[in-house]
Parts: sequence; structure tokens; C-alpha cells
Amino acid sequence: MFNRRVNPLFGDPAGSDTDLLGAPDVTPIPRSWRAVSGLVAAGLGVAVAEFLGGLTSVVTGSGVTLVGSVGDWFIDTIGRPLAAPAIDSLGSWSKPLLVAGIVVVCLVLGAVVGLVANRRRQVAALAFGAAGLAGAAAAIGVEGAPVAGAVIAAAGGALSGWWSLNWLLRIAAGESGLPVTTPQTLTAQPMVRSATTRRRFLGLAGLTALVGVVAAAAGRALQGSSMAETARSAVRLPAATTTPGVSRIGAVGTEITTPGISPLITPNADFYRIDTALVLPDVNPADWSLTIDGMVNRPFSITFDELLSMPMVEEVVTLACVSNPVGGSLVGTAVWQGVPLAMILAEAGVQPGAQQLVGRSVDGFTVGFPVEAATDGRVALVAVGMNGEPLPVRNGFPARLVVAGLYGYVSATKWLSEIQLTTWDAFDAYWVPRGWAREAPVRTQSRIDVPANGTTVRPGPVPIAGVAWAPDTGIESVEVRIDDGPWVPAELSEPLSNDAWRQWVLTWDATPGLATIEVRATDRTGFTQPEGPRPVAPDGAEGWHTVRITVNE
Ligand SMILES: Nc1nc2c(c(=O)[nH]1)N[C@H]1C(S)=C(S)[C@@H](COP(=O)(O)O)O[C@H]1N2
Ligand SMILES: [Mo]
Repeated sequence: MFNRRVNPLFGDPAGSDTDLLGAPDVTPIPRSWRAVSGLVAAGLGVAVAEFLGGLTSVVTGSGVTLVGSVGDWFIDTIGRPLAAPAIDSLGSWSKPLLVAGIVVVCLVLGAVVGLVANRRRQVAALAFGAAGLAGAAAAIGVEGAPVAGAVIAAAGGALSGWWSLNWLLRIAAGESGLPVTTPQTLTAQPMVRSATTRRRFLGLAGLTALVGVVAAAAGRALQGSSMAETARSAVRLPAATTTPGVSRIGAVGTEITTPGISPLITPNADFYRIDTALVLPDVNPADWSLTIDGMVNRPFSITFDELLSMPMVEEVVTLACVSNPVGGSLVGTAVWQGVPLAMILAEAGVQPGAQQLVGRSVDGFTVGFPVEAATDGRVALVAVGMNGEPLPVRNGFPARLVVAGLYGYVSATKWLSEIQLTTWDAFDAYWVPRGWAREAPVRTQSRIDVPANGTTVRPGPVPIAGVAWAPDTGIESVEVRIDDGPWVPAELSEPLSNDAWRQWVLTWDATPGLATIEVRATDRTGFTQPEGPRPVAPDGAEGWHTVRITVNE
């Protein structure tokens, strides 16, 4: 099966290592076997690192993931500038792709190392050492990461990868691992690398790969328990004082229940998530504080317990992402509990020249919005609760900003650590140098939830339903139009607040054929959504959501 002739220039066609004279300086191993060895070894190294990182979470309460950390580093350095301006929706689908991409790159590099390492073992040691260092460096850069855990995970990953590569190459060479140097052995070699060797190599390589998969899966499962999760489950939110919001929440009873319509309040589990963090910041509220500084008369810091002891309100606010396309799902409505930003600013005493309020996150992300948005009477909170629970970790535990009527990227800092008063000239928030508008009020929008685009409905009465939002202004009316016909007003749910979306529904008597349904909303300033379209960049999409359906028996 391995009966081959040596090509003096390119080596053995099946890929064994020979020098230009045809004399092997080490045991010839087929190229494909070397590549497989390197690939499997790299996979095992990554998996062991993820496993140890997961174990770290059990021991210290805070996990480590080298792959995730490298991804975070990539997003903040290379990925963002490259991907702008399509980027913001990275949260929805490209994170798993990025993780998969990093793993694939590791495997490919491993295969390359396997190819060269048979002759140059120090290359393998260098490569695995460098990969370990890079992983450790990235992991240590993540907020809240235990440094010792990062180092152990990286060292364990590098050592197990390096060791398994050597081990697999020895097995591939026919077990002994002793270099075979005489030309005679070359002809004997095919006999040595018998069917037994082949079975043994492939079997052990497969087993190693399997161990890697199990270790990676176990690491992932262990990662689940984070310090923040544990601390969050112990948080008891105080009751909100019955200042502005509570009566509004009482109106939830007016919900429209047409099947497929978005509920008035989006459950936490269904709430969209957008952020630049591949690894969620793991904030222990016991070590956390919120600092108010910059152009204030009395800068101060407060602990989480101090924040919880301040007077709190509950407000229903629709939060929208600037990257939400017309008809998209990067929008949701929640009952936010928190301390009015105005109260915190009053305590600090904002100086006259302050123009911009910068909200800084523990992960380095920043927003910036006009100081007036915090003081003009709109809902603007340092929020600690979401739909009756402490903020979910993914939505910013332990505290975040929520400002009605401003897109999330300029206002809604999650894992908030600092509120800084400054000027517009002095600072650009995270997305501004990446091509997005400095000021970004949420555009009045409406969405058709049912019927969905491309579906078929039966002739007769068909409910057309959805939601419309114009946070901090309020929705006045919603109209629907079919096939360029007249605009027909829809029935609306009672407003929970001017900041919350309203559901709408209209029953249409469908007749067979194709139909185009469009929707537009008018807000309480009298502004009606223009036809657009306008893309999401640089300051939010505009246009009438349109669905095309078939009416058929
Ligand atoms: N720390 C941090 N906070 C952030 C972001 C981020 O990338 N990092 N993204 C913002 C954006 S663009 C939006 S739309 C909202 C989304 O909040 P959600 O994930 O709770 O829906 O969070 C904002 N807060
Ligand atoms: Mo966003």
C-alpha cells in the first residue's frame, strides 16, 4: 500500500520526508499523516485550553476562554475597522462564525506545523508556545478574567498540543520513534508502516480528536457558571417607588393577542442582544462601582448596594438598535427599573460647559449623548432591573444606561462603570470614529409581524398586525395599505408610555392572488414615516415595512 518511488526533487509523491538526495533524515511519514497529526494536536490544544478555562470558572467563579478572548481582541482591533459600517449586527450571527473561524485557523496552522515539524521539532515547540502566549495575552485583556486561570489554560493547551503532536508523529513513524537513517530502511519502511501502523495511527488520531471534542464541550458547559451569574441570582431588587412609571405598566391588560404579534413587553429571553463583547464581561457587583466624573462639581463613586438604596422608578421603554433594518428584529420593549440619571447628575452638580454625557463600560465600550437628554424630562435611567429581574448578564449586569428615544449605540451602555461629563470636542464615543452619527435619535418606525413575508394565507378575513414605536414621542396612529390602495388606519393597543411601542392590528378581507402590504406610523409630533428607503448607516433606517404574500384557497 505504501509502495512508492522517491522523487529526488519534490520528495516522495505520497509525501514522506526525504532530502534532495533521496535519503530520509528522519522517519518518512506521509504528508497527509503529518498534517493530520498537526491538525488533531492543535485541536486538542485548543480544547484543553477551553476545558481548563471552564474549570477556572468552577474554582474562581470566573471563567476563561482563549478562543473567545482572541475573538474579542480581533473585533476591537482588526474586525471593526474592516467590517464598518455593516458591523453593528455582529451580535446576531457573526459571533459564532468568528469563533468557528478562529478554531479553523488554529486547525489549519496546526496542520502546517505538523507538516514542517517532523524535521524541525523546535518549530512545533515554538508554534504551540506562541499560540499559548497569544491566547493568554488576549484572555488577560478581558475584564474580570482571572490571570492565573488564563495562564494555566494557555500553558495546558500549548503543552498538550505540543505533546500530542510529538506523540502522533512517533506513532505515525511506526511506533519506535527512533529516526531511521540508512537508505536501506527506506525500502523497508513501507513494510514497517504496515496496515497495523496505519490502523493504530488513524485510530489514535481519531481518539485524540474525540477527546478534544469532549474536552471542548465540557469546557463550554463549565463556562456557563460565571461570577456574575452567581452574584445575580443573589440580588434582590428593592421595590420601585411609585413615581412616574408604575401606572403605565398597569395598562398591560390592553394587549392585542393576534397570533404572531410581538407582545407588548418582550420577555428577557427573547430580547435582542447587540454588543462588541464576544466574552460577556463577568462583573462581580461586590467589586463594582459607578463613578461620576468629568465636568461636575462633586465627582463621586457609588457601590452597587448604594445604587440599590437610591430611589428607583420603573419605566416601559422600547430600545432599538441603529442597525435594525426596516422590518428587522433588533428592537424590544422592557420594563426597566433604575435610578433616574437626573438624580445622579444633580448629586454631582453638572458644570455649565458640559455638553456630552459619556457612558463608559467595564469592557471599554463608550456611548455619548447630549447632557440635555438626561435632564429634559425624558426617561433616562441607570437601570438595574429588566422586567422584574436583575439585569441579565447579557443585557448589562449589574447596571446599564437606558435613555428613551436614543439608539442603543449612543446611549445604552451595558456593564456601566463610569459616567463622564465632557464636551463634544473632547471625546468621540466608540462608534463615532467608525462612521456612525454622533447624535442618533430613534426614527419613528413600524413593523408588520403577521402575515410574514412570502407566506400564503386563505381568502377571507386575515389579521394584519405588528408594532410601531417612536420612543419618547409616542405613536399616534398606524396605517396599512394593500396594493397601492388607500391608507387604512389600524386599531392600536393602549400606550404603556410614550416610550413604549404600540401594537396594531387590522383585519383585511383577502381575495385570491398576490398582495403587497405596507405599513407606516405617525408619531405624536405629527410626523409620518416617509417612504424612504434610507439605509441603517449612519443614523438609522427609514422606510415602510413591506411584505408580499399569496392569497390562495
Ligand atoms: N458595553 C456595551 N454596551 C452596549 C453595546 C456594546 O457594544 N457594549 N452596544 C450598544 C448597542 S449598539 C445597543 S443597540 C444596545 C443593545 O442592548 P441589548 O443588548 O440589551 O439589547 O446596547 C448598547 N450597549
Ligand atoms: Mo445598536
